[in-house]
Parts: sequence; C-alpha cells; structure tokens
Amino acid sequence: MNDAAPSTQPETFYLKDYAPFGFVVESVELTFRLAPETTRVLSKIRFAPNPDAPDRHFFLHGEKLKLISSRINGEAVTPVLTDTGLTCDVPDQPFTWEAEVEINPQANTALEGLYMSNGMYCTQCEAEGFRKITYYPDRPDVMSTFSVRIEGEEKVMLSNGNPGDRGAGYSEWHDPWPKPAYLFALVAGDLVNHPDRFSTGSGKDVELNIWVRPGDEDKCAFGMEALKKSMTWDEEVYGREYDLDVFNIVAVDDFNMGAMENKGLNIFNSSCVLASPETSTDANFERIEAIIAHEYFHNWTGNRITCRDWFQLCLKEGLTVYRDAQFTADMRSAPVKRIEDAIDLRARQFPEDNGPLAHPVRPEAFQEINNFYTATVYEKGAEVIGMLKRLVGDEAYYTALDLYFERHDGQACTIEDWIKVFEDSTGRDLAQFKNWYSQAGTPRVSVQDSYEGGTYTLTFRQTTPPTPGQDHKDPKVIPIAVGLLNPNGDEVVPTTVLEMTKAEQSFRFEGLSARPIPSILRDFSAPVILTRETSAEERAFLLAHDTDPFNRWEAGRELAKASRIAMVTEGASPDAQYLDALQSLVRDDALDPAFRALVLSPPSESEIAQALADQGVTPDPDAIHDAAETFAQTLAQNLSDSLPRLFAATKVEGPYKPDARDAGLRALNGRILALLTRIDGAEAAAKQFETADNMTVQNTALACLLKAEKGEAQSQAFYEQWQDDRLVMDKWFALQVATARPERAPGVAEALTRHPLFTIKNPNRFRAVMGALSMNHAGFHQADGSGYRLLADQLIALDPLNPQTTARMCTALQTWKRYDADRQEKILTELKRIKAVDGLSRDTNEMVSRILD
Ligand code: 0A1
Ligand code: ZN
Repeated sequence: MNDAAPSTQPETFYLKDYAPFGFVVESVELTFRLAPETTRVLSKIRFAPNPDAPDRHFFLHGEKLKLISSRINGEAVTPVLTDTGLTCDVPDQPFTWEAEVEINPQANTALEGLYMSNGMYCTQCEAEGFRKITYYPDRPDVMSTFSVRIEGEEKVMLSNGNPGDRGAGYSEWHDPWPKPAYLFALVAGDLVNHPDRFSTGSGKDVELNIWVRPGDEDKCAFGMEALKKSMTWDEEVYGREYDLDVFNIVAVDDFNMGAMENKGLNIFNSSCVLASPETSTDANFERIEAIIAHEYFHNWTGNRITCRDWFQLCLKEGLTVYRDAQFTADMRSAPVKRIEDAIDLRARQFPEDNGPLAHPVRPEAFQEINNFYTATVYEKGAEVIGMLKRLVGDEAYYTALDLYFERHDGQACTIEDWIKVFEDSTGRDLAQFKNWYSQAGTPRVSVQDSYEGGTYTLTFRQTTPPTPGQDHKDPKVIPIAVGLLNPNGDEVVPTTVLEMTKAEQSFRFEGLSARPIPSILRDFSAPVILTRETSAEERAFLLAHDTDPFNRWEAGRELAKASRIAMVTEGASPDAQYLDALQSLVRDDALDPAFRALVLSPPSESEIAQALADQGVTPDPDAIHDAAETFAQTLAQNLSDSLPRLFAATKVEGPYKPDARDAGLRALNGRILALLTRIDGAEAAAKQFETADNMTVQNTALACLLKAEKGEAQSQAFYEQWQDDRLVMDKWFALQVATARPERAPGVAEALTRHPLFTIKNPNRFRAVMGALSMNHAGFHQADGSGYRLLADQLIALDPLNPQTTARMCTALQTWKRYDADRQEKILTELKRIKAVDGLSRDTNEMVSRILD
C-alpha cells in the first residue's frame, strides 16, 4: 500500500500562513503496548486554550492510525476523522484528551513513525512522523513534557529523558524538558550497551550508553570517545552543558538519514556510529565523529531552542552543521576541513542552487517538508552562519550566542529571532544580511584589479541568476577575505575581510611598492562562484606561495579545471605547468600529507560538467571522462620514477589509528597507489590487498584493482570475508559501481540489484548501488539512457515502500538541463514515467514535478 496522501492535488503550505495552535499542551502521558503488527498506543494529553492563538479549532494530526477509543475528561467522544487527522468539539477550558490507537510497526517500510528494523522497535518522528504514532498537534511550536510507559517483552525498552520505574515487562521514562513531538523516540529490542560516564562542568554525573545489536559491541568505543569529546567541546566553546541524567545512542540498520537528535535518545543509522579498524575506513571514522557531535550539539541548538515551524529548519540545522564543522576543525585540521566542506558544497549544494530545485535557505513554501532536508538548508545554512561570524567577529559572535541561549531557551523560534539577537548584541543593522535566508541561488562574484601609483584597487561585481519563482535578486552582503602577496611570495597585506554590500564595489589598498598578487575569497569566506580572468602563471604562483591553505588548494583546483576544460574543448594536452606544480607538491614533505592528498584529488567529472555548462558549453560526459583518464595517466607517467619511493615513504607503520595525522598520510598513500596502479600492472595494489590489516587500505586496494579491471579474485575474496557484515557489504556493492568503466556501469548496477544480498528495503544498500551509479558521472549519463532507465525503474519500485528515500534519490536527475538534447529527452522520458505512476507518493511527486518545471 502506498504510504502517502493521494498525489492528485497536493496541498502546499506557506510560511506566510503561520498561526499558533489554538491550545497549549501541558503534559503528555503515553503507554505503548508493543506487538509487531498490533501495537497499542494510549495517550493522555492535558490541553489548555492558547490565549495567543487566533482561533480554537481542535485539530489533531493522525495518519494510518486505527482509532480504538477516545475520551475528553473521561467521557467517550466521537471525533470526525479524515485522512490526515481528526477534529472534535472540546471544552472552553483546560481538559484531558485520551485516545487509544492501533498501529502496525511491522508493515511500516517507510521508516517514519514506529517501525521495525531487524526485529527491533524504533521510531523516527522528524519531521512529521509522530502523527503515525498517535493523534497529536504534530508541529514543532507545540512543546510539552512527556511521560512514557513501554510494555513488552523486549530486553531493552528506551524512551526520552530520565529512566523511571522498570520491572518485568515494562519500563517507564520521564522527560522533564518540554519538547515538540518530532523529538519523541522509543526503542525496544534485544540490545547490548557500551556504557560510560561523563561529569559535566558543574559536576552533574551523566550515564552514557551506546546500544547496539549483540555482536556489535566491539564497534562502539570510537563513537563513545567522540561523544565525550563533543560534550567537553560544547562546554568549553559554547558554555553548553548536558541536562539529563542519561544520554543514550542507539544504532539501527534501517534508517532513512544519518542520525536523529531525539532528546536524550539519539538514534543513528548504524553506518554513522559503528566503527572498527577492520570494517571502517578513515572517512567513516571522520564522519562518525562529526555526526555524533552534530546530534549531540542539537541538544542546545534544536532541542532546548527549537523551530517555530518547518520553514525555520535552518535555524537548528545551519547552526548545528556550523558547530559540528567547528568541532571537526578543532579535533582535526581546520584547513583540511574547510577544503572538504567547499568540495562538498560545490558538489551537492551548488547544483541544487543552480537548478530546478533551488530554494532559499529558509524556504517559503513546501508540499512535503521531508524534501527540504537539503544541502541548501544544511550546508548553505551553515555557510550563512560562518559569514555572520566573519562579519561581526569571533568575540561578538559568542556574545550573541550567549544572548540567544539566554533569551530563547525553551522556545520555538524563527530566523527573525536569531537575527534580532545579533542586531541587539552588536548594534548592527542586518536587514540586508537576511537576503541570504530569503533569496535562493549562488551569487557570481567577478573581480577586476588595477594598480597605479602604489594603489591597488579591486573591483567586484555580484549578480545572482534567477531561480524558480524568484526572478529578481537584490545584492547580498558578502564578506570577501583578501590577502595580497608581493611578487617574491611575501604577504604584504594579511587577510582582511572586505564587506561587499553593493552590486558593484571597489576597495583600495595603498602604499604598495609593486603590483601585488591577490589571494581572494580566502578560506572560502562566502558560498559564491568567484570568477577572475587570470593567468596560469598566477595560479601556479598562488599554488606555490599562498599563505592561506584554502586558496593554495583552490589555485591548484582552478588550474586542474582549466586544463581539463581545454582538453575537452580544444583537444589540448594536460597542462605542463600544472603537472609540474603537482609533482613538486607531492614530493614536498614539509606539507601536511592530508593537504597533499587533497591537491592530488582531481575535480570530479560532474564538477567539470558544471563548469562547462557555466561557460555555455554542453558537457559531453564521455569526453570529460576520457580527459580525466588521460590526465591521471599522464601524471602517473610523469611521476613514474618517484611513485614507488613515494608510495613506500607514505605508508603508515604501526597499529591502525583513525586520527587526523595517520588518516592524512593514508589518504596521500591511497592517491599515490591509484597513480602507481596505472603503471605497475596493479602489482602494488594486489600486494596491499593481500596484507591489509584495516579497512582503509583494503578498500583502497580493492578500488584500485577494480578500476584497473584486475580485481575479480580480490572482489570475490572480499565478499567471502565480509558477506555477513552489512556495512562492509555496502562498500562492496558501491565500489563495483563506482569503479566500473562508464559503458559497463549501468549493467553492473543492474546486475547488483539482482544479487541475493541486495534489498530495496534497506536505504543504505539501495544508496550503495543507486547512489554510486548516479555518482559515476559518465556511467550514469550513458548516451543510450540505460543509467536513467535503471534509476527510474528502481525509484518506481521503491516509492510505494519508502517515499522519503525515493524522493531524495530523484536529485540525481536535477541537472538534466546541462546536457545535450538527446540526453535531456531521455531524462525527461524517465521523469515523466515516474510522474505518471498511479498513486505516486507526495514526496516523489513534488520532487519530480519541481525537477520537470
Ligand atoms: N535532524 C536530523 C536529520 C533527520 C532529518 C529528518 C529525518 O527524517 C525525515 C531524519 C533525520 C539531523 O540533522 O541530524
Ligand atoms: Zn541536524
């Protein structure tokens, strides 16, 4: 059965229509009688009229619930039921609502509400899943304390807050902190814990647990350390302490997203918490540390202060992503983190912001809120906070944050509240800054310079192209961090933040004895596309001399892009100057290995396609792929004398440690192995696979072997070794698709969807295959349309089971306008085929309709 409302005339919700609910909720008591197919949920809710509300319409959300009984003040009532909830006549004064409903967790494949994952009960209520558990005003501005009793035979039964009474067949919980329903959670199953304790700055003793399925106990230690580091960091940097006696984390295998910040009971996709050297890569470790921090930081930015409505999602997500990025920068390398974030923003957010799905950081309309957990809300939302901090300065930022926590603790807030805190604490007028929240699209900033009589002038112009529903864009406030170098590489003007507010604006630097070389948009100080006509020599100079690590890397990236574009459009050879620069950087032992690995990582083929499209050239995926291959092959050949030595010199000795230093070295070693594999008949990769004692090097070796089409035996060996480990098998599925030659990729992916271990019901496994296909650029965009067809087939099959993951995966098709007429037509055919499906979910319908528009 389809899980969403009929798609004929989906309702659109608007920010401008916000009105408070007619009632406040004073307390919630819930009893769960667990049974896989017939769970009973009893609710007892104390309502009181809300004096601030315009009307007293009593509507409770509820979807797919079987109402058994309902009472008001103990008297049976007969509410009017609709597909989306119920209404009922209610008293004019405080009253108690009681209801009993029945739900079927076993049949819940959408993974929203209460569902089962490998025999374990678990919930996902953000954004609007609580309405699939019981009738309730399921909106974030309705906050209440919750008391929960769970009745069942499960060994472990958890909910939010502090534990209460527990006995045979039941367990009780009370959460003293008022919260919206989206933060509700319940978990019950055969779980074991990895326990620890944490003492907060003010001496509160907190019990910590990571709960996992038996057998996974040995994969919790790293997550627990990350949690304790996060707790310490939030106290030290933001002055925020934890506020309950217990903090529980649970790992589940079937989960649509990465993790969820339910109060005191975070639920994690097992891929984002379970870690061991044998089964997890360095990238997994870094991601796990960041996600644990992210969910923990939500306790203050999201839970204690939540969102008034879902249009304000960036209030909690932008800020929390910004905070987790700060944390990672502090725990690891700040420049590396900044570069990684810029790569990610350009790969995921820029295409969104420059295509049919573009929306403001704070959207003003939606049909399905689950479709707005986007790179724009999260990552651009974090960039906006970073710009605000850069504009007001570090000290003023933390003063404003103190005021934010003090003023709004316990409230459901808006972006206006957030901005007002900064205005009040700094005295600045931030009206123009708000454009970042309300206007979609990536600003283009072009720059020209001149030098005369010791004065150097930079002139910037900004424009933002129209986006769906927003033709006109106003100039934004753009912090542009600039430094100037003199021709022998010394910095003559250290990093200075220029504040651009107009469409066109000049900034002067006086008293310079020679024309400087500018380093512009240092540290990627704003999420814009910077264009500047400049020479390869100047870029090579910055790659060698810039004191700002981000811009040093960026100079290399620009050279790489220019060279690849010339190869594609003019049939040029790989740029010799760039090849030379790369070779000296790779050999430069004074440089951080992680940084060298990043310099050696080529721009993605999709990024080149976007760069070509920006220049008005229709990208040819096969030509882009060929250029990438030729470039890498030439680099490998040019470096051939030193590759074996470099490979040996960058090998990490000793027991595996997932810290930034060793991980950086392994990343460099992996890049070198990829090059070496191109010239040594894959010998080194085969040897590394044989001797691998951790997943990072095993995975890298297998990737190199598969790419060289020499990894069949090793792939089989990997499969046999790891077939019982779901997370490692996800890697096995993904690697084969990611490394397949373009013409083979759709076929490889299709064959994998028929593999006995493929299951469409597990989002991780589905993403492993289909996500990898969509990221194999030339493979996905095969001219015969087979990539598009396979994705559409799979999405059509998944939609009735899991609309949310289906809708998210549709983003693979959002860039269709970049490509040639033939490919466009093939993509459109598939989009229309999806849209025509009878009973298509509201989620997928909205995404496909927007992409088609
Ligand atoms: N708030 C979580 C992410 C999340 C969002 C939606 C979900 O289901 C629709 C699940 C999780 C976070 O930011 O980590
Ligand atoms: Zn979040």
